[in-house]
Amino acid sequence: MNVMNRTIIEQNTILEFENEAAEAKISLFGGHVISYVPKHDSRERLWMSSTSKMNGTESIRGGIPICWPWFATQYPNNDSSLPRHGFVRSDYWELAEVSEKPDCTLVTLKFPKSRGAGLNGTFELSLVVSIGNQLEVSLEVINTGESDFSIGGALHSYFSVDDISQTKVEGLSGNYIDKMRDSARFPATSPTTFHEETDRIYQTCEPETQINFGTKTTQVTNHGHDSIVVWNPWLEGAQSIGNMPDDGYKSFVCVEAAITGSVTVAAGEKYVLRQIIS
Ligand code: TA6
Repeated sequence: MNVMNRTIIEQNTILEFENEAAEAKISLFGGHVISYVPKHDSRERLWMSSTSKMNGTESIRGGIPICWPWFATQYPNNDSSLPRHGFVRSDYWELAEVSEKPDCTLVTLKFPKSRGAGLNGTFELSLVVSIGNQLEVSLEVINTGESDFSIGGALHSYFSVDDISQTKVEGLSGNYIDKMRDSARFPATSPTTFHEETDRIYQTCEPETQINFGTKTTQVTNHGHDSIVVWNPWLEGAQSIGNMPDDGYKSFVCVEAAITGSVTVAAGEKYVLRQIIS
């Protein structure tokens, strides 16, 4: 049986779900999953910054930010007046539907606007979250206009780990662009380990990635991506980020299902970027 509660934080609403398999929380600001705990091991999979404001005044630090329709500073037409990581993580979404399935609760959020500065066209954007033994997050866009448009973006997930210096990300292949080394390109070597600020774009469409720490594994499966971004800011980075405690970097790694190139969505067509977490 599903239970849904709402917590109101100033202008924002946090939806809380519980069923036989799991508990999860979703913020309407940002269309942002902020917690997922499967009941079979009661382990929180997502990391949330203890200093992140949840009241709709700034994008949320932690959980699964929705970066769309571009990634980071890949602004359309190099227009740097546009917001970093797109315009949907810092706006309100609406709850469209909650339905019970035999093994999960299906929650659909809709972005209420059909246009946004930087995207030349009209769209319908939904986030479909399936809460069960695994968490499935699907960002679905339909091009409702009459011409093609291009999109980038990411499911910028922050995963909770016990100690970043003892964490390994396995399964990354292809070449990676190292943003810490003038965006030079290197062949991936597995596993990826962490000893300093890390900001890499792995150019791979392979779906499976594992985050291993101690005896624990978080399985991350990606679809619709052209790359997997791996990020940890380390101490100096954390100190420079307003809504992250200085030692926050020790307990998370971002492994992101990303479109860092661009995907064309033809008129009338749908495109889905998906991440499955268990
Ligand atoms: O996805 C990695 C990244 O683009 C990093 O360069 C890092 O700055 C991070 O995202 C966080 O970005 P934000 O705008 O949320 O501070």
